[in-house]
Amino acid sequence: MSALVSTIQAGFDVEKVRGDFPVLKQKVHGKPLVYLDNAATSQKPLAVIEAIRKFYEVDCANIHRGVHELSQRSTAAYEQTRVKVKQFLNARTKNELIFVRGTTEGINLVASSWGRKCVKSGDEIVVSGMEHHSNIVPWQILCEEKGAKLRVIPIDDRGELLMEEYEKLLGPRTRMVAVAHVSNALGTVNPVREIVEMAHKAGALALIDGAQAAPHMKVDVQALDADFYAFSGHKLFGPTGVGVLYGKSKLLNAMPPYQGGGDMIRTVTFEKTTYNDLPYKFEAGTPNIAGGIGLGAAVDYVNRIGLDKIGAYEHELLAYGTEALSQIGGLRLIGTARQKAAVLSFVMEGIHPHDIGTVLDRMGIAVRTGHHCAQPVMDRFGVPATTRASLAFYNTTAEIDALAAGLTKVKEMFA
Ligand code: C6P
Repeated sequence: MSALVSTIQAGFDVEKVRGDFPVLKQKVHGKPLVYLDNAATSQKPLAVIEAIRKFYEVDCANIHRGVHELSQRSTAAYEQTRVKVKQFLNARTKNELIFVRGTTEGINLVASSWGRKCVKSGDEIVVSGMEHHSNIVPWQILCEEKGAKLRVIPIDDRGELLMEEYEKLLGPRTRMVAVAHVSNALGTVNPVREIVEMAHKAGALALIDGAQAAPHMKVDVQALDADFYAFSGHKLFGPTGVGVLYGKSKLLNAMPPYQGGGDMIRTVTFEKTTYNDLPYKFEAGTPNIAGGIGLGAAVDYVNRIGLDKIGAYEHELLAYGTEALSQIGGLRLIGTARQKAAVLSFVMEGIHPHDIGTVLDRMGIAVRTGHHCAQPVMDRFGVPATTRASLAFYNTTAEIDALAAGLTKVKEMFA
């Protein structure tokens, strides 16, 4: 198979950017690493690694607790990230941003705190057929506890939501609509503005799982009018173990605490405890301080390149990759939505995805194989698993050529 001719121009210097990511410089099994597993976790630029290192080398102290210099510095650096995330998401105030472990914990926080207070027997929660398990299971647990019902928006053969079916699901019992901004298994970019508006018209709230959107496109929570929006730091070129839950302050203020412990209280006696103001009411215990500081550096890094430029370049890469993969006979793309982010999920006739992933790995190419924590999506498309190449702004057309050549070889091996 001959490589396509690339005419892709990035609005930034891709080679220079690649130089910021030490991990990309290595060889794997004697071949240059081609890292195409960015939806699972993305790589970290030096700026993030150095921010974490500086915290541990120079500033290390607990936050919000000490009057001493190190604690003051650490607190300032950690809280500075909240200000950066406020701008990043265009939240109204920094108090609407709760630091959590990641998207999973953000959704669990809402299902647990808001859900326990506001959901009653017979109520309904709407999710979509393309959700990650993180945006299914917490709602299922809640529904089981409360005697509520989980309803599912179906998807079509391209991997797009059937919006007319969604409309039919909405009714007076709907309390929450929880949908992914971008599907990790299909790459579909959902019409979340419209989804939120329709939820609100039905008198329901809307939570958007932004895990796969925040690293690839500009998110404006005010323009979306989402009630809650969650993302993970580690997919945004930041550290693992830290993420953000955005919530409208009116809602957060009315919600009971998620966990009890240090920092989330104002006063404690054995008779009664009063809680801290937002956002601290939801941040019990010593948080991932280094992670929070690293996340701030990641937000700065992404802002320096610009999400508009990142999105435009990745769009071109996706088109290039789609074309390259569609030239391979017997390869079927799973997820061909008209609005798609940089995910290429596919199956190959007669070859198990794990075999594809293992052979590609020997060529230095990292992809993910499996159900991608989205088993209902696999069921919908009648496949047990897919192979998924997920792109980031540091990927190149040469890497996509390497993937296509690798897959051609896989096909020959299993012929
Ligand atoms: N998807 C993937 O390979 P956490 O693990 O909390 O950072 O993110 C969970 C999550 C929630 N929603 C979506 C849409 C996601 O894609 C993910 C994480 C990874 O696709 C790991 S399973």
